[in-house]
Amino acid sequence: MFTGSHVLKRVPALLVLVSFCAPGAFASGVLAGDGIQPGSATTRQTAEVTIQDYRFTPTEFTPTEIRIKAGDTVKWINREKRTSHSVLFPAENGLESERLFPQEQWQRRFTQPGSYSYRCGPHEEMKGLVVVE
Ligand SMILES: [Cu+2]
Repeated sequence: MFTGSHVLKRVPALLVLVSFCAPGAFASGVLAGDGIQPGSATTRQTAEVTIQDYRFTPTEFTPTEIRIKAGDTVKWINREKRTSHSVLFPAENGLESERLFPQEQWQRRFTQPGSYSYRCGPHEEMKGLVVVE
């Protein structure tokens, strides 16, 4: 009997703790997602940028611009026959992908809105821009 009441006393205390923590976790999750509703994780997209003929496509313009939403991922795929490239972000302490050999790919998820210009490490003339909305 004594043991039983002891357990009963502890359970409500646990429930209070959980209900106290849950709203906080919920709120911080919303903040981290830049106002994105919980559950929208399934709507995250992956955009593809093809690397071919010493250019970042999908457009023929330089710098190639791709627009995504915060939380989306950009995937770069090297479609060259024999040339390797990389994806380098000079403004972010030279954050750079591994050297991508033909058919290799690299991806990066962008969580913060902004403009992220990049270029190819070994080929400075290859430029691109990721705009995160
Ligand atoms: Cu290159």
